[in-house]
Amino acid sequence: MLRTLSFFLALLGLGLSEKVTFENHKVYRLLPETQEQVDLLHKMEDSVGFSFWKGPSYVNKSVDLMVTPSNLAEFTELMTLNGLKYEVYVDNVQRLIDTENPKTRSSSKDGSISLNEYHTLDEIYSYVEYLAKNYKEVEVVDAGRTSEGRVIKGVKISYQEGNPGIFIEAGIHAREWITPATALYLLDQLLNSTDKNIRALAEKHDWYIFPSFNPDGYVYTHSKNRMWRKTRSHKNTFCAGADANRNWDFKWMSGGASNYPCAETYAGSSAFSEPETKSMAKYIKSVGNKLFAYISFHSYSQLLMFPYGHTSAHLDNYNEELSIGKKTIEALRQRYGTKYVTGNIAETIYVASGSSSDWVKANLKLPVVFTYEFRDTGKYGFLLPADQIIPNGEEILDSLLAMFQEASRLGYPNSA
Ligand code: 0X9
Ligand code: ZN
Repeated sequence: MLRTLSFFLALLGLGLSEKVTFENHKVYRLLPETQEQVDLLHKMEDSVGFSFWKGPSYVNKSVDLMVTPSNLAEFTELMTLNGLKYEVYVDNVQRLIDTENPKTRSSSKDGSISLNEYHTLDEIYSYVEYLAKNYKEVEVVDAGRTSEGRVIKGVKISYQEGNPGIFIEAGIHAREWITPATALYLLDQLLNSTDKNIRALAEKHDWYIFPSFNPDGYVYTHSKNRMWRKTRSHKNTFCAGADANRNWDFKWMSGGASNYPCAETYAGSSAFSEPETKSMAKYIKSVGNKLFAYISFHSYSQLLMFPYGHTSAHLDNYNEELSIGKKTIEALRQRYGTKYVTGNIAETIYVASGSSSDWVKANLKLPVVFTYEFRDTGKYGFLLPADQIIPNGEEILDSLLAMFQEASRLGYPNSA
């Protein structure tokens, strides 16, 4: 009896340690042309078997939806019945997963890292420690704890203490692997580039760079489910985790967020229910008076957005943010022709409340707050091949140079 039980448990354990496969999962691009169709897509957000890569927003704005093989029939029936147009964008998600990060790894003993591949959290954290050991301008910051007990590690770069501060957040959504990779690219450039404009940008600011705001989720995308977005908290609900970009205590649950624990945009049981957001908010506040800019990295869609997400009203310094945004995407486009769109969050992507950038804007009143959605526009989506890490990094750095040049022209930060 006991043996049967342990055999069963072993089997179960085996099952639990296996990776989720996305064989023959497809991603469709849909175009809702009526409000009824948008409403139907919103209803689908709360059902298992459909996972949105890009959620519904407005009539005539496209939506990307991943469908499991077992839900394919239901999907096509729903679309036909409701007259929704769709086309296949990704034919087999697993194939993209298998090819996004070719294993060319040369493991390094000292912690230095290759910038043209995606890394595990352990590798990222060793690199951060390596930087602190090798550069006197670098300090490692332990800024918070996750629900599984991991440290949220950041890097502070300061060539001269008291420089105006720029905060960069990556990886709040676990599956957006290009964002931590780009944060590492930036760290490397800020410390090692010999380009005079990059040197000036690096040395005139204090940098707070966090490659992973959601380490539990990121580890989970490596070990178990490549498409995981949320945190990994367990709160007696059937589904784990909450969307860490819907959990901040500003206009929490006022649009574009779900109170259904299994939804991708689950806002959590209350504002700051997640230890990640709660501790990062505390840390950001503690350095708040040193900052004038806050930038969050997401993917995908090629957008550059600024607050707010809960309303499309043009609040705070809308005109200045827009002017900075335009200069930024213009510079971004120069190198490889990559086209971005800029505007406030609610008008550019969709209504979304409880995000980090809105909380920062409202509480710290920083003049320069932006959210990037990196490459691409849907061919690979979250599974951007590793050979695009450096090109993406280059154009983002080009764009940041322009961002802070235009900010400075507008008199930000005031003291500089
Ligand atoms: O929905 C999100 O949180 C972001 N898009 S993503 O596809 N990366 O999930 C958009 C965030 C922009 N919204 C706010 N900062 N409010
Ligand atoms: Zn995101």
